[in-house]
Amino acid sequence: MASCVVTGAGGFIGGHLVADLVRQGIDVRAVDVKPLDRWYQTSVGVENLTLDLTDRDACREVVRGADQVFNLSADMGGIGFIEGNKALCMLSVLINTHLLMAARDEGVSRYFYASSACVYAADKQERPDIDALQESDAYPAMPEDGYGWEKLFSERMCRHFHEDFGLETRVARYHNIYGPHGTYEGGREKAPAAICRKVAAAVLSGDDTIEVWGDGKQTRSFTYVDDCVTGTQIITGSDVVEPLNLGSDEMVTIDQLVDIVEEIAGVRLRRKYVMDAPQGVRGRSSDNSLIVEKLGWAPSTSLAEGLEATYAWVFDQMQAGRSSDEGSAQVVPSPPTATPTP
Ligand code: GKE
Repeated sequence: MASCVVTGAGGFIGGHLVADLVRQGIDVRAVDVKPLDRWYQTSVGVENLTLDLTDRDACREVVRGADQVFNLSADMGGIGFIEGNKALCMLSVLINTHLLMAARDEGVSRYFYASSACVYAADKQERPDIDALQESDAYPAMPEDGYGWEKLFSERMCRHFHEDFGLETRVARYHNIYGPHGTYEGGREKAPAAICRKVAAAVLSGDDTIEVWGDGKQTRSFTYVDDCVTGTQIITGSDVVEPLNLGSDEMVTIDQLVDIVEEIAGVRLRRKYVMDAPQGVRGRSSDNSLIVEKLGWAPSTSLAEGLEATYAWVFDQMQAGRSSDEGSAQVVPSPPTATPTP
C-alpha cells in the first residue's frame, strides 16, 4: 500500500518531494500527466503513474489506499506563462476539486494543497518597497487574475472540505520556488532559472548583453526548493489548517538577482531592459511571523547559496546540450533519515 501520493511528481517541486520522501523510507505513489520519460526526476522504488487528474475517476484511482496526499499538480509557470494562459491556469481547479472529493471518499488522513503567493491582493503589492505579505493580506480578495483566483478558490475548497467533511487539509502559499531540476527555458520558467539561463548562455557564447524583463527595480523573494520540500512536510504534519506562507523573506530587486548570478558566473554583462515583457506585481515578499509562531520554522537558505546550486545545474544542462523538458536524473535513495519535525 502506498502511504503517500504525490501529484505533479513529474514536475520540479514534486520530483524533489518524492526524492525526499523516498530517502526517508516512505512508500510513494507518484503521478503526473506527462509521460514518464519527460519527468524532471524519478526515484527508485516508487510507483510512477501517468494519469490526467482533471478526470474524477483518475483521482479516485490514484488516491485509493493512500494515507496522505500531496497535491502539487497544476498547469502553471512564471509570469510569462500565467499572464497569457489564464483559462489553462484556472482549469487546474478540476484537479484539486476531484482530488479533494476522492480523498474524502477514500478516507485519506492528510491532504496538502500547494497554493501560491499569487493569491495576495494586488493593492498590497504596488510598490517595490512593500511590506512583506502576511497571510491576512489575501483578503479582501484581489488576487492575480486567472492563476491566483484559481489558487484562492482551491484554498477555500480545502478549508470547507475540512469544516464540512472533516478532511484534514493543509495549505502552503509558495513564494517563487527555484532550484536545480526546474524549468529554465520554453516559456514557463521563472526569473531565477531564466536569469541563470541567460547568464549561462552569455558565458557559453561570449555575448556581453542579456535581456531583463521590466526595469529591474521590481522586488521578489525567492525560495530554495529544499526549504520548500522541508516546509511542505512540516506544514502537512502540523495541526495548522489555515494557509501559511512558505517563502523566503530575503527580498531583492531583479537587478540584485542578476548581480548575484553574475557574481557566481564571474561575469559582468550589459542589461537590456525589456519594458513590454510581462512583469506581474511591483513588489512581493513573505512575512514569516505566522509560520515561525505556529511551527518554529521558516526557510533559511540564502539566495546566494541557492542560486549557486541552481546556476551550476543550469550551466551543466546547457553545456551538455540538454533541454529542461528532456527528463533526466534518476535518484537512488540513500538510507532513511528522520522525518523533519517542527
Ligand atoms: N520569468 C522571467 N523571465 N521573469 C523575468 C525575467 C525573465 O527573463 N527577467 C525579469 N523578470 C522579472 C519579471 O518581469 C517579474 O517582474 C519578476 O522577474 C518575477 O517573474 P517570475 O519569476 O516569472 O514570476 P512572478 O514572481 O511574477 O510570479 C510567480 O509567482 C509565484 C509565487 O510567488 C508566478 O508566475 C507563479 O509561478 C508563482 O506562484
